[in-house]
Amino acid sequence: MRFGVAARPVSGEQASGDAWAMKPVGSSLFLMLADGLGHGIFAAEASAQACVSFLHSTAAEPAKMLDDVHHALRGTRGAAVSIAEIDFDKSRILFAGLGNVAGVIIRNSAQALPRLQVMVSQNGTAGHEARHFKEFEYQFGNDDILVMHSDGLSSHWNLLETPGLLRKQPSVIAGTLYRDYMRDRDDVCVVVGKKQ
Ligand SMILES: [Mn+2]
Repeated sequence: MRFGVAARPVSGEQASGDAWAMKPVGSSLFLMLADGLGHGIFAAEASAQACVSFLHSTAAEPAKMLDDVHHALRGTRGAAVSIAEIDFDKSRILFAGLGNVAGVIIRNSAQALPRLQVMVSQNGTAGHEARHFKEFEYQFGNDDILVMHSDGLSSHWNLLETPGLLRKQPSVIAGTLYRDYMRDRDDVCVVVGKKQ
């Protein structure tokens, strides 16, 4: 699988409150994106802590991993966090999210028009408020594309109107999303993954 990332802090800040991390577990790949509350150095501290606890978590499922991150973020400003497990053996994604980090699958096949499937997140803030940790299962075919992004990117994007874009490298897709849909008043991070 190949990934492309586009990210930057809100203008006027040195550090971004958005951060992402990735790790293999068994035959799966886990991807996490965290958006620290607000922006600036304390938001960056929260999302950096989310990366550390995600990478050190011994949990084998996204919901349990998210639980670990939630506990590790106590004492920080807190963050919206989403974790996706890309399971290559079962051609599926398990997704667990807390707060406003979007996870979307672009369903892309030769037989039908592409369409977007938005994955489900729970309300809450890692480190502060979480009532339950749930994960949801989605099919992930060989031609499907995974997109995860912070709310520094508008949720109203639609790449399906851009001819040929879905066939490009994931970095080109991430860069196009960033260029066309970023919001000026927040940190931005968008990660795009494609199977090869
Ligand atoms: Mn944000």
